[in-house]
This record gives sequence, C-alpha cells and structure tokens, in this order.
Amino acid sequence: PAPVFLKDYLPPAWWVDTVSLDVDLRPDGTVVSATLAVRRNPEVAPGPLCLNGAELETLSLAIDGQSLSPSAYTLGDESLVITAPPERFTLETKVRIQPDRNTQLSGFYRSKDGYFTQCEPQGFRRITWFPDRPDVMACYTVTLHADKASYPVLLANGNPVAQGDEADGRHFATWVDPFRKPSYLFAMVVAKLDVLRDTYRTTSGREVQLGIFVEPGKLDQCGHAMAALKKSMRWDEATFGLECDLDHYMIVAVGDFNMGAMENKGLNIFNTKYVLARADVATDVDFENIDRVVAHEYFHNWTGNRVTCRDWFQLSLKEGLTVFRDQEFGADTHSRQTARIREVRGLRAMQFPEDAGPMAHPVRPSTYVEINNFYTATVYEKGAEVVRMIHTLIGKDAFRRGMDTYFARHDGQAVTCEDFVAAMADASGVDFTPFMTWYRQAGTPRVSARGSYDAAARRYTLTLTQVCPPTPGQPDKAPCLIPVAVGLLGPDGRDLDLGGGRTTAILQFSTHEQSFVFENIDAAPVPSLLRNFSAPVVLDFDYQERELAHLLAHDSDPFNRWEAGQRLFGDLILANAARLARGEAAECPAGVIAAARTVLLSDSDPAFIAEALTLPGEATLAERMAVVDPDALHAARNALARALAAGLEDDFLALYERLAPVGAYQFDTADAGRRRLRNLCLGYLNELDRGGYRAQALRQFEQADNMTDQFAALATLANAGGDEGDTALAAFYARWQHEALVVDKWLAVQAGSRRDDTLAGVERLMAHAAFDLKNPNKVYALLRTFGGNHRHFHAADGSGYRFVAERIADLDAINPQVAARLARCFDRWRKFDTSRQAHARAALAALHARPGLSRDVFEVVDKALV
Ligand code: BAL
Ligand code: ZN
Repeated sequence: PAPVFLKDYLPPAWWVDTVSLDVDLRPDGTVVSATLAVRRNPEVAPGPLCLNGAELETLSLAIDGQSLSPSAYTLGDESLVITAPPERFTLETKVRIQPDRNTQLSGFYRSKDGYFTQCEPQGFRRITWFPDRPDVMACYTVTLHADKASYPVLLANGNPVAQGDEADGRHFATWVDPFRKPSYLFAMVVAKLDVLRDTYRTTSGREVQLGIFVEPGKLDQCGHAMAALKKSMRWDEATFGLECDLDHYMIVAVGDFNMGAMENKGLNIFNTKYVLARADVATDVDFENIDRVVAHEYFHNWTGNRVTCRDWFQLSLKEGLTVFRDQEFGADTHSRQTARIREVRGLRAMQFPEDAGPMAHPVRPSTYVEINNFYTATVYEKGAEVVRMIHTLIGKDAFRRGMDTYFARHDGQAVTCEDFVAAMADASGVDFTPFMTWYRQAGTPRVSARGSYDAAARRYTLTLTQVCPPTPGQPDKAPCLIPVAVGLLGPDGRDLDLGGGRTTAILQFSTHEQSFVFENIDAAPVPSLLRNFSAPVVLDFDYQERELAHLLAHDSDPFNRWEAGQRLFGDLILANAARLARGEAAECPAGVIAAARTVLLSDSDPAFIAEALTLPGEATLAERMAVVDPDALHAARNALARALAAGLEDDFLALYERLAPVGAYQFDTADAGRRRLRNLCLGYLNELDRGGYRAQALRQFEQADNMTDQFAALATLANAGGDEGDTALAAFYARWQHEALVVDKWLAVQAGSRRDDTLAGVERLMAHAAFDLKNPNKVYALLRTFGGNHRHFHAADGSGYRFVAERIADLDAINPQVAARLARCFDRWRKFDTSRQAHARAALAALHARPGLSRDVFEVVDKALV
C-alpha cells in the first residue's frame, strides 16, 4: 500500500455545501440516498470530482435530476470519479450497505441493541459516496426510516424537525444540523435504548437538552456520566469562556466500539466503558476515567468541531489540545498532583516506548499508510505535553488570550497546527519558531544535567546537554526548545530563593549544551529538575541515594517528590536485575526501606503516598536496559516489592486497618485516595505469600460493598500463590457474568497475572463463553493485556509472540483497526536478546507473509520488520 504525504496536501477541487441523506433500514440491507449540493472551488485548477467509497453497492447516480451516463464517470471499488461536472450541481447517489456484516465497526454497523456509526477518520465513505476529508464541511439533513418496535430510537446530529409513523409498523425521523461539519463528525443511531434526560443552562441563558442513551435496563448506571457532562460544560465556560452552542447534546453508549468515544457534533457515541458506572460495578479509576472522557468529548465541540483539522496529519491539533484540556479539567476536579503523576506514568509506559520504536512519528506526522494507525500516544499524550509546554512558556493568562485569538480567527474553519501556534505566539508576543521542532521531530529528547557549586562565589551552575536519538526516517535531530523547571533544595529541605522570591525557575534550554547560573546560593543544593514534568524528555542526573531520599522527603514540588522515589526504586530494580542475571542475590539497602517508610508514615495525601510507593512498571524500566532481560527484570521488581513488604510489614498492616472504610461507598477524590492506599497495603502484604494475608484479601473480596475494593482484592489474589485466587475468580465470574464491563475486568486480571500458567489460562479463556473476538473490549481486555504482560508476552520460548501473532491474523479478517492495535505489542522486540528476537521476527514474518493482510496490520508489521 502506498503512503500518503503531508507535502502532497492540496485543497479540495470541489466544495459540498449541503448534504441530505435518506437512510432506509431493511432486512436485506440499508439503502442510503444522498443529495449533495456541489460547487467548484475557484481557487483550485479545475479537475474531476473524486468521491471516496468503500463496500458500497451503487444503485444509481444522477446529476441535476439526470441519470449519469456511463461515459461521465469511472466507478471503482473505492472511488467514484465524475469527469467533467458543471460548475455547480446537485449530485444524487443511491447505495446499499450491509451494516449487519460490518465487523470492522467503521461506518454504519450493527451492535446488540441496534445500529451505530463511527466515521472518524474515514468511516463516512462506508455509508455513501463523498469527498471524505476533514476540510470539506457541509450542513447535513438526515431522515432515518426503520421498524418502530425493534428500533424506537432514531438519532442523528443536530435538531429533530420531523418524525412520524409509516406503513408496516415503520417510522421515520428527520434531523437537521445547523452547523457545517466535516464528514468524520457525522453520526446516526437506530436502536432500542433507554434514555436519561436532563437540561443545562449556559451562562448566557441558552437551555441545552441533554440525553444519555444506553442499553435497556442500564439507566441506573448513567448518573455519573450525566454529572460529568454538566461539570465539563461549567468548567469550559469558567476556564475558557466557551459555551455549548447546541440545543441538543446526546451521548449514546454502545458495547461494540473500536475507540473510547467519539465527539460527533451533538451526538457523541461512546464505548459503554466510559459511560456506565455504579459503585458495585465500576472502580474509582473507572469513575475518574468517565469524568475525563465525557469532558474530552465535550471539549472537542470547540477544539475539533468548531475549529477542525485541515487534514489528518493535523490530528494532534484537536487531540493534543483536547487531551490537555481534559487533563486540566481532571486536575481541577480531582487532585492536580496525582493527575500529573498518572499522566506521566502513562506517557512513560506507552509514549516513550512508541517514540523509541519502529512506529515512532512526530506529533504532526509527515506520512502514513493507514491513518487509523496514528491515533497514538504520540499524537494524543505527547501532543498534550506540547500544548502544556506552550502553557508553561507563556503562562496561564497569555494561553487564555491565545485560545481566544484561535477561536476569533478560525471558528468554522479547518486549520493546521501552525495556525494554533501562531495564535499563541501573537497573543503572547513570544516567537515560537524554535519550538516547532516538537511538531516535526519524533523521538524523546534525552537531557543530561550536571551541577557544580562554587562555595566561595556562592554560585551554582547547572549545565544541560540534549540529544535526541534517531528515529525511522529522521537520522539527524535538531535541538528542541525545552522548558526546564528547576528548584534548588537547601540542606534543610527548603526551597532556596532563586531571585526575587522565586523558588522555581523555567529555563529555556534550546541548544545542544547550555549552562545556567544561580547566584547567592549559600550551600551546596540538591537540584529539583524538570518540576511538574515540564517537558516530555528523559532526564539524567547522577543523583546519590541520599539526595533522592532528600527530595522524596522534602521537595515542595509533589511531582518531583514522586519522581525521586521512582528513581530510587527504578535504579535499585535495574541494579538487582543485573545482579540476578549474574546469578547473584537481589539487595535492598536499609536507606531505601527508610525512605519508603518516611513517605508511608507522612501526612501527605493518601493518594500521593500510594503513587509514591507504586513501583515503576516493567515496560517503563525496560526502556532503560540495553538488552532487556524480562525474567530478571520481573524477578527484581518483585524482589523489591517483597523487601519493602518485609521491611514495612507492621506499617502496612496498621495502615490497612486504620484506613478501613467508614460508611458506605461513594465516589469522591478523598475517599478514593484512601481506598487506593489501603489496597496498596493489601497488595504489599500479599507479597509476603502468607495464608493469613490471602485470607484477609479474600475477606475483603467477599465483604466489599464496591468494585474498587472487590477488584483490588481479586487482583491481589490472582497474582498470589494458593487456591484463594481461583476461588475468588470463580465467584467473581459467577456474580458478574451478565455485566459485560465487569467480565472485561475478569479477563484482564487473568491475562495480566504473574502466575506461571498465564498463557495457558489465556488460551483457555479464548474458548470461554465470556470471550468474543468480534468485541473490541474483550480483545483489549484479554489479548492486549496479555501483550502488555511483559514477562509472559516476551517468554523465552517465543510462545507469547506466536500466540499473539496468530490472534492478530485471526482478528485482521474481522477488524483490522483492532488487529493493528494488538500488533503494536511487538514494537520493542528488538530490545530483547537474540534468541527472543529470532522468535519475534519469525512470528512477525509469518504475519507479514499472509495474503490479504489489511493495510492497518501491514503498516505496523512492515515497519516492525524493517
Ligand atoms: N476523535 C476520536 C476520539 C477522541 O479522541 O475523542
Ligand atoms: Zn479526542
């Protein structure tokens, strides 16, 4: 398959002003009749009208009421080219599609309770012939017809203008969307669903009708999502002055969905995972994720919908900015410090490996084979970090002025990342030219810092150097403009004055090497570098163990307190992995236990303590190894957990008891923090492998009034020895087998288990009634979790690689997007020893050689093998 290049972008030769769709659902397929008002773009050289389509059975084509003669067009499988249409005309097309056979879940497809759409990025072409690109924006009118008893709910974007009954027990509804939109924001739903309704009044007095549509019987799981929606609407008004422009804002939840959710104008379609929640079926993390995803999709109404992307290379224009907005919403709504820690943990686990692997690409890619493969951690999470750096460099007020400028200039337009940065530059007076490297260049910059203290001159000099490793297609890298937030801690742990009462300086580091001088420093400080993770880089500084303990105990920047602990634990795990690989025993210095005890017994927020005592993950640590030994790494990480458990047993036990719940469960940030810490204590105690602690976990499992505590106990037991794990797993399934999202948790906890027989268990689960290869959530829960199980996926005998590669092949015939996401498990295969590499290469080569491989999987596998 041929790649597409950003440099080849051309504006469309034809505009579409209005689209009228008539969608008629029948047992033998759905007939879509489209009427498009088309006119030539006078700014582009005249050319044919090229329309995209996929899996369409074309029934008729007409221009201005006249059937098109065969000589006037060329019809291919995926293109319809009308050679010489008039300057301005009406195009009528009629096609039949087969949503019941659409297992790709892109376009219009069947799920349990009806029919749903997913059009981003290129699903609309699977519904009708259209110039399916985001810079063609049109006003849509949609009429849906279906059997009334089976599908009482008929929804599309915009406002309902007509509805009524038809012959043979059928009915129709017509919706008009007054906003011009790109085709990727089109949505329709034909289903049997229950609805929770509410209203929201904006600051300026507009009343918005809100509706959350879910599977019948699930209305008692919608309240949290509705509250999240209203909170997001208020937050965007207060923070960015952005009001909802719609009369109707609907969210529809569907159990078969490739992504998390989709921001279609006025008619969001969500994976049930990010809508449904009730204390007994959803964890604290689920509740918080629902807040974030509901907010994310709502925020897209401005950053994505009102101002959209000119082309798909600009995807981060809307995604990076909207993730930044949902992160800030989450920080304001829950805890800013734990939100930041979790963001960085996620970035290091997912984006840093991506940026170092075969699929590495800039935040704004310059080429792709399949755009579906670029809904990545780089475009989303690194994209959000890039927006955050702009915020850091110019400050909150200038950032807000930049947003105002962006909307004043570009409302209703399809624009580029440069347009966004230009608005920020003009509003702040800052020249962002050197900053643009972040959009163009892939790879994680590596910053090395050295400090030197001159006691006589009372001067501390910090010298920074940066390198960015080569990535595919980019062998040589330019330096980036990196905002490095720095504080200096004195011997008493307090921040030193860096001048004018400032305790944190934002250094603008933009060359290969640069020195920064701090005057009037009375004693040798411990530097606190990259506070709040001010840039998405790897930072090396040769900290001593006692300096890390000092930062962990005293840093006024909570992120860097956490970071100090992660460095302390990470360094020790890696040193122990090397020892174990040499056949030596793992060690745990008393200083590390003491530092952990200081945090555990501190009066910090319990959620922070839990984050600080959560060890860095294996995938994150593996990035720091020249050749990864997953068995040694796994054993070293477990050994540290056991050493901490042994050293702090009494403290963990006392805290577990002290944090016992008082009163019934409610989702609340403070309570969630206490539960998190208590469950961390339970986990550590079970590292000691004692029947008494397993019994305690089983008691918690049986007695919990909420999923957070029940699932934490289950996860602890599923990783432990003894029979209690099997008992709990069986009881959990028996109780929750009819709650699809809880079954996903049950699958994931088994696929992620440390137990030796995990692969055999996953193979058995593939045949279990609970599993369905056609359902993305099930695939993510079982297979992608297994692919992220560092020790078992990278098993020395290649069994993990072979198993996953075969499942990718099976899945590719059903759903290429999901198959390609699973294929990303192989990204880091070259970091392992030669024997594992041989197994991985063989598994990938077998996949690559399969006839009929999708473009999605081909791109991932082909790049992995280069
Ligand atoms: N636009 C795809 C889903 C999301 O990022 O909101
Ligand atoms: Zn998004």
